[in-house]
Amino acid sequence: QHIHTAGGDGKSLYSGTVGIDTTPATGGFTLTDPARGNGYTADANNKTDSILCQLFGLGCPVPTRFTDADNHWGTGVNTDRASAAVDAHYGAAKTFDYFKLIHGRNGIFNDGKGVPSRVHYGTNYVNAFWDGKQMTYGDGDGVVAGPLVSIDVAGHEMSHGVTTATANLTYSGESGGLNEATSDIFGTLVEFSANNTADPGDYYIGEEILKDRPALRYMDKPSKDGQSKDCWYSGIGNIDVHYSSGVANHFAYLLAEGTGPKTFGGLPHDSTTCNGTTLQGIGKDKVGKIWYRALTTYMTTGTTYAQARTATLNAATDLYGASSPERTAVAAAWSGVSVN
Ligand code: ASN
Ligand code: ZN
Ligand code: CA
Repeated sequence: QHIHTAGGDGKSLYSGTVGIDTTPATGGFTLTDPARGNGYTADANNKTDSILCQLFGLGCPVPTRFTDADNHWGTGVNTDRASAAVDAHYGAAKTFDYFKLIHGRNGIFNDGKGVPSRVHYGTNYVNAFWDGKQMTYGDGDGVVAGPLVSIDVAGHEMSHGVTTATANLTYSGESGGLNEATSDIFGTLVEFSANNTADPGDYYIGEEILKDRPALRYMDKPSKDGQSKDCWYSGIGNIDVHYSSGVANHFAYLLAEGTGPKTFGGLPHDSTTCNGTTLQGIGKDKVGKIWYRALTTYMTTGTTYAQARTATLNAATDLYGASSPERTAVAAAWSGVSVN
């Protein structure tokens, strides 16, 4: 009989009770994942990074490690500090697994190493971010948003690390929109890949977190957020990257699912093209393969929307052939978002 000392479980905030990998430590166990390059999750203790810390790494607060006596973590409510940590630890693990199992990428930097995550950053902090080395999650303000530790946000933020390590899309202009969309696309694919009944995949971003609206962003029709764009236009590079991303999010949704009404995770979706065409999807798995190959093989720092079209067409040719229905579908989906 094997004794799985590292196999714990936890009551998360958004994903129900989940299995998590931990490490034996003084006092029981700690949130270090030996199955994924020893990535760990720690408590930021509501501190924030000073400007000196942000710019030069000087005087940064040191997060404290979590310990648990019996390896059953959290209570599923945020009054207990370990519950948000369960979500973050689970999100980091599922993101690691997605890139490894689907794309053969061994960690964000493809070096086999896990990354640190810290939860409870600041006070009423309504954001989460990747700073190049680690993940950070705020608790939200409790009015607009709860803790920003959902799996799609975890996947979004850590995918910024993958983008930086590969195409390194500049975070402004059209390349910035493509950078943001890359994170929404992979964040969503991570959410689907986890196959979690409490938080199923849905092409919405942050639906578990937002309290005053259904979600932060919507890939089926990005303009549902009131600011993102569904269709490319000359000058889209001048808007916030979280809104210019809408064009590529819309492309990815149309390529995966096509036009027409659908339901994912109990949430309504209805996508239409900018040119009036009706499209059939090729499925989200192929979209992930095409986007990852385009990102890692053809996109560079200054890639524009027109160049992203070419990059994904090249990727589809590599993966499925020059005369494949997949390549034809990529062309039609870009035309459907006015990238011709
Ligand atoms: N949550 C934001 C994002 O990932 C923060 C940032 O890094 N821009 O887009
Ligand atoms: Zn982002
Ligand atoms: Ca989602």
